[in-house]
Amino acid sequence: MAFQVLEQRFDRNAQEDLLRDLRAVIEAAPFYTPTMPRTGKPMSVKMTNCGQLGWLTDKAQGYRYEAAHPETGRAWPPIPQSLLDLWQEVANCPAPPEACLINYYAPGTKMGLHRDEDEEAFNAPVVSVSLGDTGIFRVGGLARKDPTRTVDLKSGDVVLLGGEARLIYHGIDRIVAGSSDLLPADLFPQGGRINLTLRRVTPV
Ligand code: MD3
Ligand code: FE
Repeated sequence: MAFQVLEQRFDRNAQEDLLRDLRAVIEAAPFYTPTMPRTGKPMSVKMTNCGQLGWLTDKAQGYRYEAAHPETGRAWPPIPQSLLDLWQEVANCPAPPEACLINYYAPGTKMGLHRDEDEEAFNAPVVSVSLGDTGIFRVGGLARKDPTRTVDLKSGDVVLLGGEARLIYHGIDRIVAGSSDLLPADLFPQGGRINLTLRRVTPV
């Protein structure tokens, strides 16, 4: 497996169902502003998680996985069944995902080029779901200096990253404001984009 985009894996109806599940998750585990290790600089992406483990970062302890929300102290809510089903259908992995990171990008937000290397489970893929406004995704190679290209990630698209691709550099250049009307205005008055990433943290 490598880097694979399953375009429109979720149709509009399925995206709305997924947002209903997410609404319950966000009520139990509100978005918070993560901060960079050492500098404490706030990230522009807002984050929350569901699953046994959630990805966190703050000034004091840096990047890591934890079982509880950093502000409420409560355990992360469970991963919705719809996402567990997706993993089972596409991940080709015998064990279920342990973590689901939920990123929210308001228009104007970006995520710099990076690698995901805080998991010990590099033998399991990452499965990502995009909802709302289109994200301009940048994907490179195993070295930071490798050439990069961009891919539009639209609402309902699923990205599979496994094998070699699990450790490639990637980021989000920008969000195309107003490209989708999926996100509900009561929760997301500015629109924007949500990305869900399902992962194993411990080796399979
Ligand atoms: C390529 N998120 O949370 S998802 C992240 O759209 C992250 O929110 C982006 O990068 C987002 O770490 C990209 C697609 C994705 C996820 C994991 C990857 C691409 C990846 C892991 C390895 C290589
Ligand atoms: Fe990443």
